Amino acid sequence: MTTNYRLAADVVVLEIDNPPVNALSLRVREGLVEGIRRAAADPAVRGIVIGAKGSFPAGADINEIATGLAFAPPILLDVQAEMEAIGKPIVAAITGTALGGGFELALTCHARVASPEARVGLPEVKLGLIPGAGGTQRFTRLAGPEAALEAITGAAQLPASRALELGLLDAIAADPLAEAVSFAQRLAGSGAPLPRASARAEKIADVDPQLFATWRAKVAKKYRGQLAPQRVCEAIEAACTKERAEAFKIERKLYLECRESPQRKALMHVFHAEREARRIPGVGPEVAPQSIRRAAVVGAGTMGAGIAMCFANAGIPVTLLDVSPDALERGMDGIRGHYAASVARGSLTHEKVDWALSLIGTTTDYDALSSVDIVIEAVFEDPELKRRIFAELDRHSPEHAILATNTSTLDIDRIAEATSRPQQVVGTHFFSPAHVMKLMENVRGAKTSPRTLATVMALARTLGKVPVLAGNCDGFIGNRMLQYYGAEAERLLEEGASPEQIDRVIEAFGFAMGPLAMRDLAGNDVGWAIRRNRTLPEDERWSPILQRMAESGRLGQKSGRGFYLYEGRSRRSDPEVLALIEGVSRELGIERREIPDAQILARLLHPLVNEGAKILEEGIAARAGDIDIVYVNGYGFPAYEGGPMFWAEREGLERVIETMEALAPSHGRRWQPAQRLRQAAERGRWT
Ligand code: T1G
Repeated sequence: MTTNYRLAADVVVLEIDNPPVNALSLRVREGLVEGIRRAAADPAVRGIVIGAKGSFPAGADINEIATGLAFAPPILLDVQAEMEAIGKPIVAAITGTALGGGFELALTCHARVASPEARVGLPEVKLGLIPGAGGTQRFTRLAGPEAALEAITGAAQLPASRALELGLLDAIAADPLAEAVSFAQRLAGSGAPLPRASARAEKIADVDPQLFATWRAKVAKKYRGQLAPQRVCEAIEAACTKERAEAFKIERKLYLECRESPQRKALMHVFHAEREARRIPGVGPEVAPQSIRRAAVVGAGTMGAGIAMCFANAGIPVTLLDVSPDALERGMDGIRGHYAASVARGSLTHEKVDWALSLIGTTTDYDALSSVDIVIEAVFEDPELKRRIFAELDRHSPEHAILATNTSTLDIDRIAEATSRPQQVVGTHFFSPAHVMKLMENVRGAKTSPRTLATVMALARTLGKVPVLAGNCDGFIGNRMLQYYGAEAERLLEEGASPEQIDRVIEAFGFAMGPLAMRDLAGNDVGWAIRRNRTLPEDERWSPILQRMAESGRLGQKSGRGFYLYEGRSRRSDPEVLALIEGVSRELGIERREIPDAQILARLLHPLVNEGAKILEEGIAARAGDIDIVYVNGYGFPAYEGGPMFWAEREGLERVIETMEALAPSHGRRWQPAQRLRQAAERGRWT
């Protein structure tokens, strides 16, 4: 389908019809040019309305950008040129979301009418792009540079009310199409020159040049390492400082630079991989998810409270259960504290918080779970306690209810055995803080039914999470890979690296925090306690460093000293730590040496990739892209590098083999290159 042409009195309605999101693919662009020319040539036609079936276009067709078809004429710029040349009023009727090229199309119209619930924006930076069809120019000329900088570098989707305030919309109407037709007729009848966003100048005059330097610094910090947000600042600065035609050319040049960048390819991989990860191989759309109208969470600790907030924020009534009123009160205090912080930041209103809190109930009684559709257990990692809880849940919750565990390491099947409904037992592994982190690692037990899986994958989206399905093994996907990363950081310390060097290398790569700073955040006592309960294969060893840190009171941020010395959250080097590390090297008879940064990066990231290859081999993850989504959304891997598997494939998979072959003799058999990695290296790609 493309663009339908129909008359509404003396106004032509061009209705874009290109499911699922009315992307501006080649056939749509051809249909628009054809429709505009036809309307221009018809003397009975006084104006045009551009609308869409369902939602207004979500932008250029992302698939066409990757294949290059987005550049087959007529490109979007050609459509816009036709719009600005015909001399008859064109009004956009915006429903749903007008994003990217879709909003740029609307901005080229002479006026814009939106429905009250519509949202508009230029989120191209999320794909490693900048608006490439005049968006930075027209948005800035209508709303001013500060609004443009804020919205476009932040990939904001503005509600219609805000867009109207900023001057990006001309009206909001319950029936935007009818209002747009009237608007076009009024413009045609007015005899005045047609309003053009590209001709507006009042908001780009006398702009303080310091604004752009300030924003470039702000964006460099907030979107560290990312190209597109920086280029957005340059394009908006051009709108305010260059002659119009020159500024449009600058935007186009910057867009083409971003389109060719490795970051754009990586971010589009993440976009598609996130959508692919929602699909469960072998479970098609005929398996309808159960509806989740009421939920319960067992355990009012940090994770349980955060999970309860996820349900409340999604409008799903949730009951928080714990063993005592005190435990519940502590949980509710934590929840109220998080909401208060959101209100203070301006990200939530008091009304929204009151509404969410009204959806959270508390109880110490399992009988209160008699009408829930799902229960998520989030108590501490004690297998026997979890089994007792699941037996209680099996007795007290409705027989259709799904019983989920938030465990990050325990065996789902052992937990399921405690119930009479193993087909409805599943892992739903949230990441801390649960009300913030996007990743939801759903873990299938041996008997988990397809319907249960379909339900928790759909639930993730309802909660605003990014779902990935994992098989049932120690650590599932993310934590199973992470153990190599943390352990190798300590081996590098033994061999000569410093905490500062290791964290600097990883943070320069794009992680928010390096592995040693992460240890200090999580608590070295916690790390050591977890490690104490794990057994390694007989040909492997832990470094004694973590134990020494924990036992010498260097617990990390909470004790003011760990791998670093802390004042609040700011960290600085501690020469005593280096002495402790050097002592361990001496004890182990290791000759300390300079380790190049590149080697540190390879030795920390390649083991992730190798374990990821084993996870693919064992079917714990269905796709390499699923593993990328886990690491980007749950472990801070920079999205503009695409995730560990995408990154390694681009760097060359044989380099991972080299690293692992070099480490295996000293680290153990598990460090040998995985078979799946060798196969992929032969092809040069995972699939
Ligand atoms: N092109 C092609 N396919 C798209 C698409 C697009 N722009 N957006 C979404 N899809 C597909 C998506 O892959 C999925 O397909 C299906 O639609 C449903 O998407 C010149 C160059 C609009 C908010 O960045 O943010 O314009 O996986 O699951 O949750 O300056 O899609 O099912 O086969 O996400 O309801 C700029 C990207 C493009 C918007 C809807 N536009 N899309 O969310 O559905 S670059 C964007 C979204 C550009 C110009 C530049 C969301 C959505 P499948 P979905 P949703």
